[in-house]
Amino acid sequence: MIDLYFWTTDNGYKARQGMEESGLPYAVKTVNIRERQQFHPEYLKISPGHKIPAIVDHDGPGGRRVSLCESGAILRYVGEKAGNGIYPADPLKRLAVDQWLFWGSATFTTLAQQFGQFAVRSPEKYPPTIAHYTAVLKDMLATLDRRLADNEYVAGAYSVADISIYPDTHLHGVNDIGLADYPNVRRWHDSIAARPAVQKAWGPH
Ligand SMILES: N[C@@H](CCC(=O)N[C@@H](CS)C(=O)NCC(=O)O)C(=O)O
Repeated sequence: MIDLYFWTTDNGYKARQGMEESGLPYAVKTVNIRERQQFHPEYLKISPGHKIPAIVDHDGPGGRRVSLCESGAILRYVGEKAGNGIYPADPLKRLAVDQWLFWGSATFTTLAQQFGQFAVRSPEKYPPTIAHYTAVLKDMLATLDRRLADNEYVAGAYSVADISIYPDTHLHGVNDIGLADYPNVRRWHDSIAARPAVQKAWGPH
């Protein structure tokens, strides 16, 4: 059994989608970051940087209990453990998945979160910052659109890389920017949104 430490944010949904797609048994443990539960001393032992998501696998390698934070590391771990192809065993396929998984967690989400902070949530609006992060987000959606023009999913078959990129595409691409200028992203987004595992991951917990 895997415990998933979760809150309803982009990175939280990445891990929950990964768990749902893996088919592995898991239990959701909510960490309400608005109430600063991520700073609880017991939780800091699992996630030293006070971030969600994190997991504890009570049956990790060698039957040992292991904990893991960082959505990218979590997605690789559960994808590998699932063995159902969402993190492929083939080294060449892995290279493509790793490239887009790191793009998703290090580049896309990190910058999309800045857009969310300054263009959506901040009560104070500073137009140059909003213009900057809007241009950055549009540029990343254009990058994704070019990639998806001749690839069904970012790394070929559906994988943890798509799972890493989907939540901010949904939250900020669909809801804030709109996907009219990015038809390949629209097609990709809608096909992922229709997956039963994704609907379950984004549903009540
Ligand atoms: N690079 C990390 C980022 C995780 C992250 O930013 N988590 C946010 C929610 S989306 C969080 O827990 N914030 C609470 C805090 O920083 O105290 C990952 O991919 O998991």
